[in-house]
Amino acid sequence: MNNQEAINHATGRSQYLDDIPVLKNTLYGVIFGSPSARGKIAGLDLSAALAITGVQRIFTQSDIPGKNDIGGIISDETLFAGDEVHYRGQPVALVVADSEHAARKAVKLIKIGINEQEPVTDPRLAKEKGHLLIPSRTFRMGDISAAWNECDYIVEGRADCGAQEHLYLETQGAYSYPVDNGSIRIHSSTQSPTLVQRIAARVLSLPMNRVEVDVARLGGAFGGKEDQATFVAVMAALSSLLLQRPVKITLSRGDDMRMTGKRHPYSADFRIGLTKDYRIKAYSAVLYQNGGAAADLSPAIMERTLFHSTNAYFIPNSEVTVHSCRTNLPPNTAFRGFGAPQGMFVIEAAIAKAAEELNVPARMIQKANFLKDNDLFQYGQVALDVNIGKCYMELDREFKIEQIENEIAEFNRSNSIYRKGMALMPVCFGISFTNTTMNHARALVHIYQDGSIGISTGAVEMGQGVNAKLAKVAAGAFSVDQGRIKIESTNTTRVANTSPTAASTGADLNGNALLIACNKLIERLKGAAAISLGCSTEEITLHEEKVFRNGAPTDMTWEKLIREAFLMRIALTENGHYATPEIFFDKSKEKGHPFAYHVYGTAVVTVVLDCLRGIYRIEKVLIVHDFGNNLNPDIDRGQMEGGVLQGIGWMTMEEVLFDNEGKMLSDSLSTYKVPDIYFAPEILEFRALKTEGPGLALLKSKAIGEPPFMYGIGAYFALHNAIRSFNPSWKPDYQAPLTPERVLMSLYDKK
Ligand code: LUZ
Ligand code: MOS
Repeated sequence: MNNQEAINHATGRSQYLDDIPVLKNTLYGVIFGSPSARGKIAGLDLSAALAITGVQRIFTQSDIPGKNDIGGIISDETLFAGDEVHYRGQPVALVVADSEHAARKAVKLIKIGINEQEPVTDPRLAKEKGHLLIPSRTFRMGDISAAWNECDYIVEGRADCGAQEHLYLETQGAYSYPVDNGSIRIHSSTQSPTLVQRIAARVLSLPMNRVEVDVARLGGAFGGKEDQATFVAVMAALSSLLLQRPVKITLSRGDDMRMTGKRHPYSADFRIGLTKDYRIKAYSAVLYQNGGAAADLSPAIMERTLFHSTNAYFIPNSEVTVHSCRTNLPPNTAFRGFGAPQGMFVIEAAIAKAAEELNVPARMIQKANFLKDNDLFQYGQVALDVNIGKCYMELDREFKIEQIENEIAEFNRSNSIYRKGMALMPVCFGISFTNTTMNHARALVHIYQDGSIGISTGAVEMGQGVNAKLAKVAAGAFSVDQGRIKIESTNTTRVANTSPTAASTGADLNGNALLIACNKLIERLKGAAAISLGCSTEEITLHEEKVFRNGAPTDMTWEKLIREAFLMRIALTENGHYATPEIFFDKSKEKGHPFAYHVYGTAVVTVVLDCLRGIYRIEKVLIVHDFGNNLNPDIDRGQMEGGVLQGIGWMTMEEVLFDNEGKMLSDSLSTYKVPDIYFAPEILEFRALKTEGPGLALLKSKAIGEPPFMYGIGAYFALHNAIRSFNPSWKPDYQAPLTPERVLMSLYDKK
């Protein structure tokens, strides 16, 4: 596999946060989290904990030199609880001790008195009580009230989808130590080094130049480390600054699952209106986003829900509202898809329900409403290079959708206990941070005297393979062997003011910045070669480690060129800055052109259901996906397979459960089940749609991180159809996840 790091990962040589050799005198921090979900703190007794041998200090809000405020978008979140607690597990104190063992022992002895109030965990109830994180937002197009009168059918219903635990292999962690001049260096397992730097500076009352954040790589993130790596990093920074000693914090799996937010559950009411020929004339929905106790990234996630609330369909009249509801759960956060999967689930539920009432396959409605070139998105962007229809046609040509349907119908006629189901899942996903100002990146390139190359960008490697893509881009630009290239850690002193590695934009933004830096260097190197060879710059090209003149190789190798350029005192370092052109968004009108381009694809998912036990297998996932001009097919394949399986997990077996007191019930891997290799689809095949690829993607290679996740939604509706085949009197409730328990109840539900 063309991933330089793969061997080191597989053999355990890659250094993750917990592998960094610790300095002498390192201390270990363990967080004490609130035992109740809502109330006023009446007393905090640290005496027994402080008496444990090895405990150095216990930090609380009163130790903070700057602001007790870690809110990224909105200032509504504390590092340590103030007078109140808002969710179970909310950090109240940090015990720092000579060993993690001692710190854990001490945490258990902290006594807290809380005057408890009744927690709210249901977003609809929160809305009723007026507990909103931010003002609600609505996207509109056309004339919805007039449109209902033109519909032949109107179908209403409710849809609910659940949370999802990120379950990155590496839990949240940070290692911080004091360096010269009152500064600190933080190694953080974060997707957002600059965010950690900015918030640490705020909490510690330091200027940002005194806070250095370094990230070598993450053991998975999936959005869970876009915002929620910060509190751990800032706690390590705070304690290391105040104690002037190195401090390391690594959350245990249980603490990580209990303290950190998840994918947002959503509850929604929808209304969909169709004409006789299955055209969707009107769609309205109200979605209740369960935000948890603080805003975190919920405002941005809400926005992406709105952007994707009509998925890959053109609906001339629509009105979609999202309420971001404050509840007494850990602040829910970014997770692959970032609110889009939830918005898409709701419209797919609406289509499924309409299909059931009209007694046609949902596919007929889906394909009658695919976006076409020059259609308007709900948010005002003109749809260009739309190929959702092409993906569908290619899928049908390759895999014969009707034949699959017929085989399933035949299977279901001839089986009493086993039933199969199929669903089509189209996806349209916009690429760019929805917040326009975040769409920029920088790259710093050093060519060393020996011809080796060091590259720093703002991109964080989290297993998604961005380093391999960057290396390929630079090697291609310079036309040198990839072995010459080293991708450095992501470090705020080398590349500053970075956006998170998120929104599937890591390769696009950082790769384009890298290309800009490389091209500047190449121009200078060509100038040096021209001087050396006594010709004009236009005659020079670089090709496979050699200087070419007028298309013919010279005896000047890459190494010789670099040596000569160095002796000529030419700068061998360059910085590239890239900001996505063309995009904008006007929030006052909720219209604009927020996305550089869209990723399209269509999947067919089939399942086999055991109707005696309610258990199921994912039989086939067949996809036609638009990769554009695919830069690294191996890495994109990994993202495709991982994304699909993660999406299927969200829709089927992964169930995050809290009780009414806000206590997490699924806080371990014995109670929270994720797909494993045995649950993976027996057949997962995908084809690349042949397209040129958009100019604003990195070398026309479309972003891959998030879009495949949403194919997993097909698994829900495939199961749904299998259940309906067994139990025609079932009244579906469009509740996800469809766990085996819920499937079993549905199979024998006789409402
Ligand atoms: N993060 C973010 C994201 O801050 N803005 C986004 O638009 C986004 N989209 C997807 C995933 N993470
Ligand atoms: Mo993300 S959900 O951090 O792209």
